[in-house]
This record gives sequence, C-alpha cells and structure tokens, in this order.
Amino acid sequence: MLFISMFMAFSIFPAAATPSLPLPTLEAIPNVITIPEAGTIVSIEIWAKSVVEDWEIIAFQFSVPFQKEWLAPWLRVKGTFMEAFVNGGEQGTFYVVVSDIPINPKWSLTTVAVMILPDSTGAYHSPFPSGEGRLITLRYEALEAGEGQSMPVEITDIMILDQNLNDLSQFNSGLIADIDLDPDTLNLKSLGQWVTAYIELPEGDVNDIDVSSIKLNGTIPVDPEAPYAIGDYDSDGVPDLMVKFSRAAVSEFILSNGIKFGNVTLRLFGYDIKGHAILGSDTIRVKMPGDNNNDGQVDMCDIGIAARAFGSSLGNPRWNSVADENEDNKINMLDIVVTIRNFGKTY
Ligand SMILES: [Ca+2]
Ligand SMILES: [Ca+2]
Ligand SMILES: [Ca+2]
Ligand SMILES: [Ca+2]
Repeated sequence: MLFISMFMAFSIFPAAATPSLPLPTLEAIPNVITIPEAGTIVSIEIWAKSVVEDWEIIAFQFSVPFQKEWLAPWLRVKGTFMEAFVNGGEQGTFYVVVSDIPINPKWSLTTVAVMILPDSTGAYHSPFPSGEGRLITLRYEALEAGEGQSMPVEITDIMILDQNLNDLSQFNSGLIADIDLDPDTLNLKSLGQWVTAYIELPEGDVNDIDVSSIKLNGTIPVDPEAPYAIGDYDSDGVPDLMVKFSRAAVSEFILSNGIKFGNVTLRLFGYDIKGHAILGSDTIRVKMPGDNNNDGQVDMCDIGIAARAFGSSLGNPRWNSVADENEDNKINMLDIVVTIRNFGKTY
C-alpha cells in the first residue's frame, strides 16, 4: 500500500521533456583520513561516479595532494572500473602514476592517469564506460609526525577525456540536443556543398551555443564559410540553430570508415558560453551513386525505385528522396541516367 501511494505521488509530477546528461565526478573514499600509528598503511580509493556511456569517456587524470611529513607513498592498486570497458579486451588499460610531485615544502601530489587503450586499428568503440567504479587505490605509509592528525582528501587537476579528447571536467553540466541532419540520404559522391544540422536544446538556449565549438564525430568542424542561423525549422515552437558542415568532409569521414551504404549515426558535440557540454546524434542513410536501395549494388531494383518516383517532386506522394541523385528535388531523366551509368557496379 505504501509503495502504491509513493508511486502515485511521483507520477503526478510531469517528467522533463529531455533530461540533462550528468557529467562524471570523482570521489575519494574516504574523503577525510586520520593518520594512524607510524608504519601503518592508509588506503585511499578514487572512484568515478555518474559515468554516462553517451559521453564516450576513455581516460581520467587527477592529482591527490598529501602532507609529505605525514604520509609516504607506498603502493597503488589498479582499479576495476575502466577494465570492464576495454574494446573487447584487445589492448586493455594503461596507468601512469607519479607518486610524489613536490608542490611546496609541506605538500606533494600523487598524479594518476588511467586510460583505455584503443583497439589494434586505433579506434574506440562501445561499450564505453558507464556507471561507477574504482579507478585506483593509493596506499601511503603513515609517518610519525602525522599520527592522530586529520587530513581532507581532495582530488585536484581533474581531466576527463572523451574519445575525441574533449575534456569534460571543463563543463558544469551536460545538455542533450535534438539533432536533425539534412539530407536524410547522403550520396557519398554528390557534389553538394554542405550537410546541415538543426540543433534544438529542450533544456538550454541555442543562442548560447558557441558555434565554433561544434564538431561532428569529433573531427568535422562547422564550415566557417557557411551561414548559420537560429529559427524554427521544424515549426515545433523550440528554437533551432542551423549550422553547416562541409559535405566533402562528412563523406570522406564516412568512406574512411569503410562505409559505402546503409545507416550511419553521426555524433555532434559542442558547448555553450554557460559551461554546458552539448551532445546529440542523428542517423542518416548513405549511398553511392545509383544504389537507391542501399545494398551496395546497382541493378534493376535501383532503376525500378527511380522509375516509380519518376516525374515526382518534393512533397508529391510518389516522391522518394533516395532516387534524387542530383538533389534538385525532382526525379527525372537526370537522376535515372546516373543510375543507368552506374548499372552493374558493386560498391
Ligand atoms: Ca534529417
Ligand atoms: Ca524547432
Ligand atoms: Ca542497389
Ligand atoms: Ca533530381
């Protein structure tokens, strides 16, 4: 009975349209130590918490200051958290620990970097770290001068890298963006100038977005020559920011991953002037010229698709964007000729 009434109490609050995305945090356990008898070992665990897979995190770096008259670095024990996300175990994790970096006469730092190594091709892939877990355990030997003293354990100089080397520790929170990429079907050999992204922020203000920070898949920046604008492209009452990427750069990126047809999800990352990291993605279809059904071959099936849409234009019931090879919003002989010219090709 109690559970039912609690559930109902919760359900009367409307859910936020799109939740913001928490950023990872680091926590020392314990966060205060009392130095024991000299010669005894003190253990400090460093945990990563609130790690969301969407951020695609691959590395943590941080420092832990300690009073060097009170503690002497002794041993460190690798964690278990990053080890669970090692690209199928191909290369594992990599640790760099420098135990004793003096910062002033009284204090030293232990600096730690923990990273997942890429697979043998240099790529990272899912699953990326999520949840929480122990990154490392730092052990110190208690010294006589510290006996009975208390010391807060702080974590400083934090760096949290995603696979595109964005430092997530620079941001105070994360926002999920709704992304609509245009065109929906990208001809990888087309001469079109741009791929357009419409970015909506259900929480946050698109006016605050730093356009120069936006990248697709970590490598493709917004084309600085292209216009950008704020409007409401999809007429849903939520303002959207339109930015454009070089189509050649997007096609090259997709082709360089060995993809010639099918669905591709592109990830957009950026930030705004208020310290929010912004993340979103959209899936588009990609094709090579003439391959209207996205199966890697140009044959009668593709000509059939173009023929069925022949004579239509954007908005017409028979309209089919995949057959519009020259992207002029009409399906006519110019498009069919492209399919026929590529007839028999296997991509
Ligand atoms: Ca779209
Ligand atoms: Ca909108
Ligand atoms: Ca085909
Ligand atoms: Ca056309």
